Amino acid sequence: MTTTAPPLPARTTVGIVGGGPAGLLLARLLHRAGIDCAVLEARDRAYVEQRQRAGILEQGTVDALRSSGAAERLDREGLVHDGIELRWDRRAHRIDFPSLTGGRRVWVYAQTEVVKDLVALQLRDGAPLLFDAPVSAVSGAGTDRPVVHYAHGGAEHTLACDYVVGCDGYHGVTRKAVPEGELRTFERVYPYSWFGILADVPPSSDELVYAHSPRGFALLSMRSPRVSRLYLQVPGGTDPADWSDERIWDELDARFAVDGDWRLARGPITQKSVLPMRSSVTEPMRWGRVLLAGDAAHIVPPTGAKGLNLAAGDAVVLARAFEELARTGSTAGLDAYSDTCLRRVWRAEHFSWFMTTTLHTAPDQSAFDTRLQFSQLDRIAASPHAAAELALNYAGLPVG
Ligand code: RFL
Ligand code: PHB
Repeated sequence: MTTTAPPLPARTTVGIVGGGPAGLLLARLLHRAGIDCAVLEARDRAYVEQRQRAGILEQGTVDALRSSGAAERLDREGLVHDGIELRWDRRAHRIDFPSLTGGRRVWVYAQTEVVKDLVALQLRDGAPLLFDAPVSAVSGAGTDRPVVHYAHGGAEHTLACDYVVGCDGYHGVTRKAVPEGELRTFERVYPYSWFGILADVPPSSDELVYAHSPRGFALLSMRSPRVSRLYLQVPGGTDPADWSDERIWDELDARFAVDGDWRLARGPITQKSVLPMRSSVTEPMRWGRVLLAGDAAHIVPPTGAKGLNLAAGDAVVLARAFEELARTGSTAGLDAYSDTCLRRVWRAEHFSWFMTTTLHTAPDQSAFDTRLQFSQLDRIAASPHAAAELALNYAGLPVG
């Protein structure tokens, strides 16, 4: 008879559920601080590395990746951006980040690449990271030894932890470890979705373009000097199969239309997907010895480019708190974790809601509503104070 060794030791200090950006960065920071941890990820490595999502990194996220030794390729291949362009009513206005924020800027570096870099480091010299290991439940949140229950290789296993961190996204299971009634969720669902495409064509603008249009919002972003990432506002329930490539390009053309001779370059579309838009915050982000980080605790609509950056911010605050505990025995950082993160989370929630509602056209939108949006956009174009408020939020407020 053969017995297979369990895939992980039976206990660890910090059990991390979910190997997305929040879980991987937290594991990396804890490993660098000499704190024992293990990451359990439901999906396989290829799936996690290819999931097409966010593209903009704030200074604070770049700093965190650098301090964790995971920024070598980012520093080589990431595109530094000093501004974005807003378009409305056939006009364009550029927001210059460094001059409005005292030198802040952002990086275009896809979430897929951040995840690949962190996974490679983790597998090379990090704590255990187990793919194909779905967690079914976390028990004992209110005890001093919570337990993660997971499957791997056709068998059920347990991992006993000092703390469990749920980095398992919006549909994760860790939140369910907290007794009913102890958490409160605040939520808003938007009456539209984003249709995102990847195209093998150099971006038609050096910087991102956020366009208000009576036909709906459009965004021009990029993945590299040769690959464009573009989004269209569409009704919820839109099936990408109903959109031919020609229809997509025609619609993008119409929405980015601006006075002057700007042209949108077309190329082969290599990926199409539709994503719903929602805002959601679960409070508090800690109960007993279970903590929530990233999308497991909060969701923002992507218009402010904040989702990935919030996830990284949570990981940084949490790693600091665990380090303090290991060094001094104090739980002050862990006790403050939820309040510390929620201040930043709510700021990002407001900014993401503001960008979304200012730039999208709701199904029941009146001409009055559109005039209000134009007034707000005109104000941003005319007032350095209004522009600075946008720039400071976009380029990122300090972590913690
Ligand atoms: P993630 O990236 O969702 O990672 C969670 C991980 O947990 C795993 N998991 C489990 N593992 C074990 N057991 C279980 N029971 C598990 N349940 C789940 C999942 O497989 C996954 O690997 O959350 P994290 O780390 O908090 O990172 C947050 C960011 O991913 C997210 O905020 C952004 O990507 C949001 N977002 C976007 N943000 C932008 O700024 N721009 C975008 O264009 C953009 N596009 C997107 C997005 C989020 C999307 N989702 C979540 C629907 C597009 C999509 C489709
Ligand atoms: C992206 O490149 O995917 C992206 C960029 C900015 C956003 C949202 C998505 O606001």
